[in-house]
Amino acid sequence: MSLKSTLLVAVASAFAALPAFADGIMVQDAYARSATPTAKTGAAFMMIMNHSGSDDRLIDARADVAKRVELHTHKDNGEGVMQMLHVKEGFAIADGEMLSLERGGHHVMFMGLTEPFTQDKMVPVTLVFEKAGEVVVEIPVDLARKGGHGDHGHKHGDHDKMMKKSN
Ligand SMILES: [Cu+2]
Repeated sequence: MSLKSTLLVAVASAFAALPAFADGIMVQDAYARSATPTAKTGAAFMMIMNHSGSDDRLIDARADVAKRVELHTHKDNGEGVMQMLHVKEGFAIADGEMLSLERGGHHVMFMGLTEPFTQDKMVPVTLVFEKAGEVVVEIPVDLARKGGHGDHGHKHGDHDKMMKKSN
């Protein structure tokens, strides 16, 4: 009896800690930022876990806060300069695997912000998966979050700094 209720509480709090959980897709530790509170571009970063039982793929992202939303990655142009690329085919997430969207790597890119990314603003973003379909996440703006990739421009000279982990 008492063991059973303890388990129920444990399960309930575990789910409360998850910002989004739909069709076996879990999104954790999501945050969004722009270079300055008035910047016209921004990006979102998060961990996406696939517990759906089948391989899936993040194929698109949508949000009302920007004119265009794209899945981006960074690629070294061969001269030590990182450039952002629009990845139209998206990012595969095998069953049981985690996809990390992080500074200097894959990210959700917002171009032409229609509202500024002010600190603690909640940004609703729809992630579109090939199989799981649409997963809506509320992503908090965190301008103070540390990461090596501060300006999020389309070219970067400061390669070493950018490749540091974002936590
Ligand atoms: Cu980008």
